[in-house]
Parts: sequence; structure tokens; C-alpha cells
Amino acid sequence: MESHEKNVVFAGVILNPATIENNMEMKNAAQSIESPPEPKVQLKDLDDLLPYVGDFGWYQRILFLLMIPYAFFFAFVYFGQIFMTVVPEEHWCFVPELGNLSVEARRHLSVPLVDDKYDKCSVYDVDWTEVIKSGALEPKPEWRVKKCESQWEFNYTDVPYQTIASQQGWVCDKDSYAATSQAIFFCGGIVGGLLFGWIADKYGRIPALIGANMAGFTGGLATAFTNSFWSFCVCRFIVGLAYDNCFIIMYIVVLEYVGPKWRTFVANMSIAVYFTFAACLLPWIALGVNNWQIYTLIISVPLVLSVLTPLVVPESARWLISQGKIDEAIKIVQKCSRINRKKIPDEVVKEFRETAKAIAKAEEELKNYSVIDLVRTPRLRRHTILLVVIWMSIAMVFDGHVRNVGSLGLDMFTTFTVATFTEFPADVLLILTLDILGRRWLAFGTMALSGIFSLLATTAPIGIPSASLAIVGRFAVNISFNIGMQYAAELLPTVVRAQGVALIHMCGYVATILTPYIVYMATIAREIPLLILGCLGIFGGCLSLFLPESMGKDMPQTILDGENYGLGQKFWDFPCWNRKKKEIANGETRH
Ligand SMILES: *[C@@H]1O[C@H](CO)[C@@H](O)[C@H](O)[C@H]1NC(C)=O
Ligand SMILES: *[C@@H]1O[C@H](CO)[C@@H](O)[C@H](O)[C@H]1NC(C)=O
Ligand SMILES: CC(=O)N[C@H]1CO[C@H](CO)[C@@H](O)[C@@H]1O
Repeated sequence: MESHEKNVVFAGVILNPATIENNMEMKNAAQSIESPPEPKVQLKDLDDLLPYVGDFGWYQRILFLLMIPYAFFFAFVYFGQIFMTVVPEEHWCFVPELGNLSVEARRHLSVPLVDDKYDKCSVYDVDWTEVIKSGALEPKPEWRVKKCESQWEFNYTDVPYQTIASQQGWVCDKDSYAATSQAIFFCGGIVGGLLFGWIADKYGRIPALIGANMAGFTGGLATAFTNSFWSFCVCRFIVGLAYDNCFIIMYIVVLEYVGPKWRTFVANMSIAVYFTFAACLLPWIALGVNNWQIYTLIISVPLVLSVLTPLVVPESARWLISQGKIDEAIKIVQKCSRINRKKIPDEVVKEFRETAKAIAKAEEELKNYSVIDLVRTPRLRRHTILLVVIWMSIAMVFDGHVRNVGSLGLDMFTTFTVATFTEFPADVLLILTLDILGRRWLAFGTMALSGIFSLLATTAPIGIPSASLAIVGRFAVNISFNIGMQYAAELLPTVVRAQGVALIHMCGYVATILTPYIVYMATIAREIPLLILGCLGIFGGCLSLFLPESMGKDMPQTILDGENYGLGQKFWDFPCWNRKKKEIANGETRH
């Protein structure tokens, strides 16, 4: 059976270990179930109960639709800040004393020309009241030049609204402020990942989901009323806490209730359609309301709806079971079957009760392992380190491309929309190829491709040619992003998988703190960000060739399995070939 299970563990997540563990179990189960088991069949897992409940009945369809608001919240939280801090390309110093002159006359008189363009950051150093009195309209050659200090004027043609950055003059000396506030947002993401991961484990998935969304709501609401750099940063940190648990927890809870056969569909469509649509919508909201504060409110206030979550979204049955609350879990499953108009036979329920106890006990045992076990033995250590470094480069390249849209030389609102839309085909292509080409070569191929296109983009003429090349680069790295997480989950042994995956995610977050600064280097030269992103992509791609292929293999269970994983593989092994060889071999033995 070819299983197209994709990233059930979604890209960009810090999950609490138990959740990831559950996901991997779901994946395993996906490979083992094909038709509904006979009533006598042993229930090994929650998944074995789903055929009796209905794999994708009305209950699950409703849950699938309920993912829409959370996917929107996620896109708003993740990308929202970009449109709060953009500054128009053209700006120049504003001299209050010249307020009565026309814009052109004022600029002509007060701002020195550099290469036939008005300088963005300097102004003539003269007493303007004197100049006004003298009635001069032309600058004099002997006037000295100084740095502009307080106020700027902007040409609001490319970005037609004021943002906090243009209001506060985050340009020239302060032009790194937007990058810093974005980095602080990601710091919030790290803290939030730990905090809400802990809450999800201790108090349940639903409280954590509400908590994350409420952090996004409060932080976002407060953002709209900030009027200084530091208050803005504090608010963005609070919004950062919501990233990305405000969606991922919902995603995982829903996937848990969907039958394995439908999981790929739900997992991919929820992100490919809902999330992509929401992200594409963002720039147009910003343009539509034309005011950064209203825009901030529009993308923040809806998050308050998450308080309704407990009314419509069930708690995770897996979590309930792991807490020994087996009756509650069964109650939810029975409600689900009622809505689906199915009936679970009583003996199945009874048997499941036993299974649940065994599951709860098995989870208890996992607590004896920690990430230290990943670096104790040489091969596993090498794989872990490689996975961390590769993931960090993927995360940086992807996030860098997302943020670099502003320096592609085209209208950033359209570029953002087009670039975001590439996530849809990226996803489809991935589903089609992941189980044919294998993780290793596909990871190498997409990252190298992304790198090459990013580098090409630096050489192409600025404008559409360069922007399209950069967008292809982003498209490719988006595929790598999705491979990356799955790859990690498949190489790490079960006993430490959850913690290992969480660790790798964490490192990805740390890496993304740097990306706003990479993008910021466009102020030195437009090509630098793409140059760095290109090299990083190729570097990460080459590293992935040193990992073993995991396609079609059983996941390692113990630390020893992990250590010996892929021992017999050669560097140039390529899955397509091997399959053919195997088929021939099988054919020969059969005849
Ligand atoms: C602009 O003109 C108005 C009226 O002519 C005058 O009251 C005001 O002081 C002037 N402002 C500046 C900055 O010169
Ligand atoms: C603003 O930019 C537009 C387009 O680049 C240009 O046509 C217009 O003259 C500029 N306005 C000012 C005041 O410089
Ligand atoms: C970071 C990331 O993986 N971004 C997107 C890449 O494309 C897929 C498919 O649409 C999305 O699921 C991801 O969010």
C-alpha cells in the first residue's frame, strides 16, 4: 500500500512531545488499516475504533470546516506584521519650518541630491526661518549637509497607507527596527511554544488552543494602540506567543478524529486551501482599509472568537486517554458516532476500555527517555545534528523568502500574493513525488533548486525576471519545508521521537530570529538577501544527502534501531532504481 501520509506533523511547529508521539502512531496506523476490521479484531489504538464511528462522516466534516477560522488566525498571526511595518521606498527629510511650501518646492530646497535623486537620510544644515525670510527657493552650494533627525515625508504611491514604521520614522538609522520587532515576534514564538506545549500536556489541548489565540488577540489589540518602538515590540512578543499553536493544536485534534484514509486529504487541504487563502487575503485587507491600526484590529479581534472553542471542538481523545480519563474519551467518540448515525457495538467499547488502559501505561514509560539519548551514540548523533542543521537552513531560507518580497523590486502586495499562492502547487507536487523519489533526493533536489534559483535571481534584471526567479526559489523551499519535518520524524526512534522533533523545531525558531536581519541587508545591496538564502539552500541540500533514506521503511522504535538505521545504504542509492531491482528480484523468485 502506498501511503501518501504527508506532514501530519506540520511544518513550523513546536508541539509538546505527547502530541507528536500520537501523530506518529496515527501514521503507523494509517499503514495498517485498510478495510474496517471485523468486530472480533483486536483494538490496538484509537484509530482502530474509527471505522465503527465513521471515517469521515458529518462530525468530521464539521470539524474540517471548523478549521477555517483557525487557519485564518494562523495566517494573520504569522504574516500580519509584515504589513504593519512596511515603509514606502521613497522618503525624505521633513523640515517643519517649510510646511507652507509645496512638497516639491520644499524637497527641492531642503534635501540634497545624490546621483540625481533626493537623499533619503540627509538635509541641509541651515537656519530655515532665515531662509524663509530671505525668500530663497534654491539651495545654495555652500550649505552644509547633516543627517535628518526627527521627521520624514513619504511618497505613499507604492505603500498607500501610513504604518507604524512610517509614523515613527523607522528609516535611515532606525531602519532595522522592523527587523528587530519581527525577531522579537519569533522569540515570542519560542516562549509560546514551550508555554502552550506545557499547558497542552498538563491541562489539555483545548485550553492551550484558547490560550494561544487569546495571546494573539490581546497582543494584536494592544499593537493597534502602540506609539513607540518598545511598546510595539512588547505587543508583538505577546502575539508571537500564539505562533503557531493557535492553529496547530486544532489541526492535530481534528486529524485525530478523522479516519486514516482521509487524513492526508484533511491535513493537506486545510493548509493548502484555508491557510493559503487567508495569507493571500492579507495584503488586500491592508490595502482595503488603508490604515495600519484598523488593519491590525481586523486581523486581531477575530481571534477572540476562540473562546467559543470548547462549545464546538472536542478535547483530544488521545490526551484524555493518556490522562486516564477514559470515560470522557469514550463519551466523545460516542457523540461522534451518534452524529455520524453509526452505532459502536458494546463489546467494542468494552474492549477499547482495556486498550486505553494499556496505552496510558505505555505513555508513562516513554517518560524515561530524553533528548540526551539522541546524542549518546555516534550514528544517531550524526543524524540528529544533520537534521538540526538542515532544518535550520530550511527554516531560514523559507522565512527569508517570505520576508524578502519587499526587496524584489515589484509591488510588494502583488508579489506577496503570488508568492503565497505557490504554496498550493508546492503541496500538490509534494504529495505526488514524496513516495516516488524518496526523502533524501527530494530534499536535496528542492533545496538545491531553491538555492540555484535564488542565486540566478540576483543576476537577473530587477523587476519581473528577478522576482519570478525568486518566487521559484521560494516554491522549491516550501517543498523542502514539508519534507523536513516528516524526514526528522521518520529517522528518530519512537522513544525519543516527540522530544527530538520538538527540539529540531526549536532550533528552527532560533534560526528564524536571524532572517529579518538577512532581509534587512537589502539596504546595503539588494542582492545580498537572495545571495545568502541561495547559498544556505544549497548548503542544506547537500547535507541532506548524508542522511539515510527513510521511504517505505519501518520507523525505528528503540534507540538501537535508530543507531543502526539505514546501515546498508550506499551514498548513490536511488529509490526508483531500487524498486525496479526489487520487483525484478521478486519476479524471479516467484517464477
Ligand atoms: C504658514 O502660513 C500661515 C498663514 O499664512 C501662518 O500663520 C503660519 O505661521 C505659516 N507656517 C509656517 C510654518 O511658516
Ligand atoms: C511619488 O512616486 C510616484 C511614482 O513613483 C511619482 O509619480 C510621484 O511624482 C512621486 N511623488 C513625489 C511627491 O515625489
Ligand atoms: C512553511 C511551509 O511549509 N509553508 C507552506 C508550504 O506549502 C504548504 C502547502 O500549501 C503549506 O502547507 C505550508 O504552510
